[in-house]
Amino acid sequence: MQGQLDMEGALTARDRVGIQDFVLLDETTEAAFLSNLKKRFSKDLIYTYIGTLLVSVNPYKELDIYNKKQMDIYMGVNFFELPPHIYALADNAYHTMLTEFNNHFILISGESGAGKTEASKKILQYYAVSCPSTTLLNTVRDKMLMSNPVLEAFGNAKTLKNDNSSRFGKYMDIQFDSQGDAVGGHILNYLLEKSRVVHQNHGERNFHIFYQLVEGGSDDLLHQLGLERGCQHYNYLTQGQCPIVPSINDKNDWKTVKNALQIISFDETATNHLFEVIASVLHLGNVRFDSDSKGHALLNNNTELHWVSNLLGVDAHRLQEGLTFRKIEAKKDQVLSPFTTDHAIYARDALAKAIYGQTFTWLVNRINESMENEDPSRKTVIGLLDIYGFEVFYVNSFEQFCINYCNEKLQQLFIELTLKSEQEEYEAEGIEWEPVQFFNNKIICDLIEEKHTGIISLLDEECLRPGDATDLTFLERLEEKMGNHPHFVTHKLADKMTRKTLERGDFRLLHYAGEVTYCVLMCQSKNDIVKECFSSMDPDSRRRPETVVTQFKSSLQKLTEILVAKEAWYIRCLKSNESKQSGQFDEALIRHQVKYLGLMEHLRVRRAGFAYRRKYDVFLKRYKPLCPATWPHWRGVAADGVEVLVQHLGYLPDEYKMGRTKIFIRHPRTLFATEDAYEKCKHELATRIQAKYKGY
Ligand code: AOV
Ligand code: MG
Repeated sequence: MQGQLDMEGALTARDRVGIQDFVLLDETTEAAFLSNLKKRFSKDLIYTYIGTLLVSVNPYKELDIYNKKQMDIYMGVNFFELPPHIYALADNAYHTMLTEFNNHFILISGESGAGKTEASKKILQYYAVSCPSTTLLNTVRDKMLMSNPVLEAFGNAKTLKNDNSSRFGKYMDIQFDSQGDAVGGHILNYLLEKSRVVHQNHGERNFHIFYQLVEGGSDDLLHQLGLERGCQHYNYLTQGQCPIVPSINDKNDWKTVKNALQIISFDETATNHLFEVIASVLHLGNVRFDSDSKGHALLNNNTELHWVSNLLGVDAHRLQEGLTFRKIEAKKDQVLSPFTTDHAIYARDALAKAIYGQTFTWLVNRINESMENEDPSRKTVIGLLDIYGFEVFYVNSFEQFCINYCNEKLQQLFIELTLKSEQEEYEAEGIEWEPVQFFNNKIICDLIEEKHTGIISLLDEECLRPGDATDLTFLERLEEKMGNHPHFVTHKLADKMTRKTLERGDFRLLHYAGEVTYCVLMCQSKNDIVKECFSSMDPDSRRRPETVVTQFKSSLQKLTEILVAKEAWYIRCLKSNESKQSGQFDEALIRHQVKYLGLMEHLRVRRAGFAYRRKYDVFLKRYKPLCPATWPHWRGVAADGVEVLVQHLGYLPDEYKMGRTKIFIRHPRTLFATEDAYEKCKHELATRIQAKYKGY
């Protein structure tokens, strides 16, 4: 009956606001999917479900749906009783965590500018504002909330795709105690795009914090740091030629960041230290070199260098030496060999990147300390994953390679957890099943990361090979090994396969989300490759050092392990248009995303499949009070008890299937109705017991 009412409600609403859950669409065609999405988008309804997966379309405008009132509406209410909302998903994960006492994670995916970071902020706000609280714990919540503006200032930047693009990957655990209080947080960060510190493409900016400082910092502070007001004075801030961005107010953001730093317990010393480092990077960028008659680099002017040395507390002479000479260890002696100006510039930039990168890591550590859970006894977590989205630029280099590789891995995880294992489970449980075909991007992940034969392994080998390895020899090796791979194209094969020409130094990967041409000059020259790649070279170690990309690969492997141990929730963010305009629904762009994100396949599996499943004994243990035949004990096999129980509850034959070890329930609403009945029954039982003992 309940189900019928829901259906009718959805049917009458259909013409007005489209279907709230794609599972209820009449037909599972792409056209029907898009038309529903478009209808809802035109009414500012940006959220739609596919079962418990949330699809979100970036509205590019503020909607009045994220406030305390809305949070209260969604708190503790069953998923399908209210219009789709990100709060509903957050709440559902939260309540499942509390009832089942297990760990969860929310995977937020979508391409650059699709709305992942905004989504993760909304979820964090929901947990911070609406979960039960005691005054003591409010400080932890404030710190969690305030970690956002700080990390965004240091880790986000304007790119051509997004004015506030995340240039690092972030996984945040929100820790709850058994009462559901948020008691702590922990952040893992992934590969920051450090090259942005020293170089920005046209139309892009450096990290926000630099602009905030030189625009918003007080006269006193700037004076103390030896800085001029305004970004036009700094080489590192002007290469993209767009210091002013209409959607960004650096002065206001500066105030927010300063305030946030205070809340996350940065005292004056720590704050000063932070700004000194930021200022030193700006000064470094203004260090210039001339060349002498032999072509050796000479410092053009000492002022900037002295500021760097003062701010960082390092010896000016050694700093100068480090920037203009290479130290060569020859037996017991050290020989200084002068740099050319190009080398000196490279050394300067490498130093700036290293300083910034270390500072970012330090910042994350400090934030983690401040959010640390003081009572680590019995806690469960909800992890939020917000990583840089898939991106394609005119020129794509090492960073894009890493970012897009990361997105391949997350797509692979999604496929593994939803499309693949889901279908395998039906088979294993003996549930009748018509397999749904899907594109499995494992082939691309393997191409990139397979041991010995993948692109990363070949890059490692080339980096470590003594002698004459260059970018072009690397490319030749790639051609030799990958030449026939369906997702790999070099200039030799380009015309044949895609009829699009490639430069000699490029290679192209056909990613799950589209093709990307990478400039193979990933790390400039041979020497530079070695320097750039071996960030963690330990001079005392004889072990083969790890390259940045290999480190990244292992950190993604670890992340996958962290995630698969938890129960997953998915938010798939779609970018509505390329021009960041509100009200524009670019159908071709959205169709493309719907396709590569595998949403149609997910829908087909969901529609034919079952939203919930429980082991027979678990199901019976919880719900046995609902049926006289199973209460207080069922003496037979658990599966038979479950059958008796659901018959008693009036489950329709189409609503559930009995597998080998589990019961499968098609719609969540069936389970919700059972859960409601359980709550009611529990309450009645408690009242009866109270009444019984009242007389004693
Ligand atoms: P991303 O995280 O997915 O891109 P963001 O979350 O930064 O994308 O969203 C980009 C911009 O879109 C935001 O700055 C907002 O202006 C707008 N936006 C996104 N979601 C909403 C929403 N729910 N309501 C209103 N505006 C929104 V990247 O980090 O580049 O991969 O790497
Ligand atoms: Mg982001």
